[in-house]
Amino acid sequence: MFLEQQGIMKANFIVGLIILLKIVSWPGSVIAGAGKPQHGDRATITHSGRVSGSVFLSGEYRRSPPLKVVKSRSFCGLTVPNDTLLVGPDGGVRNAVVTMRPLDRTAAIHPGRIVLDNRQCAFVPHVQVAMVGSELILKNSDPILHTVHARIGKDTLFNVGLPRWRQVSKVLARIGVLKIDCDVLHTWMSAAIVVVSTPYFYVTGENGLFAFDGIPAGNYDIEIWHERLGTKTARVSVSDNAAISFEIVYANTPR
Ligand SMILES: [Cu+2]
Repeated sequence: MFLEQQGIMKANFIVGLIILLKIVSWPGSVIAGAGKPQHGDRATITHSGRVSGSVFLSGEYRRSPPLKVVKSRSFCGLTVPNDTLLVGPDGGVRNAVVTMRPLDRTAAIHPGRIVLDNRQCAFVPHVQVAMVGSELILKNSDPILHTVHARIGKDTLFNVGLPRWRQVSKVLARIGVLKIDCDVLHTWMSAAIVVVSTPYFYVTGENGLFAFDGIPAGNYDIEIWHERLGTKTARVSVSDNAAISFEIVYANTPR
């Protein structure tokens, strides 16, 4: 087994990475996460391993103040919650995206369907993941106009006006992090959709935990992405009937 690690520093935070690897007996204890596990090509697996862990923020955390509403106040109110960095009482980071990409083989992917709603003047869910080729349904549950402006980097993928009655379908054809904004002066609205080419991905819940079961033996690149804390990578070797557990720690050092 070997491990490599690499951290990328993002603005506002000095980000550090600590990975603790440990082998535990199989089967490992079940971690009750609030996130969304996704697994692929299980039918072909006869032996496999488990990869689990947690994403933490060390140091002081104060929730970002609510975002000011500058338009549509009669419906939206004066502020909306800021969901760009959510950390639980034990330091678990919510809405971190964990993906595993096999290095020794090509894993079959199964495009699905995800929904991005506009609800109470916020995009719901705030962060989600989809396999490339998946369908994205855009909805608006509010009685006011919203738009969904999706970009990867500086490239606009689409910009759709959504009156309440309108529902639009898009295909997520490009891999990357889609940053979503609402262009009708709803400056506080944002979301992210991470489009991946692997069937192994997870969005951490409020406790910061993630777990992948049924991972075929082999070498994998693991990537952890958070919209404000940045990206970290690790490389792990998964063995049959073994479990790997590790922690990813973002060091939050306010400037
Ligand atoms: Cu809007």
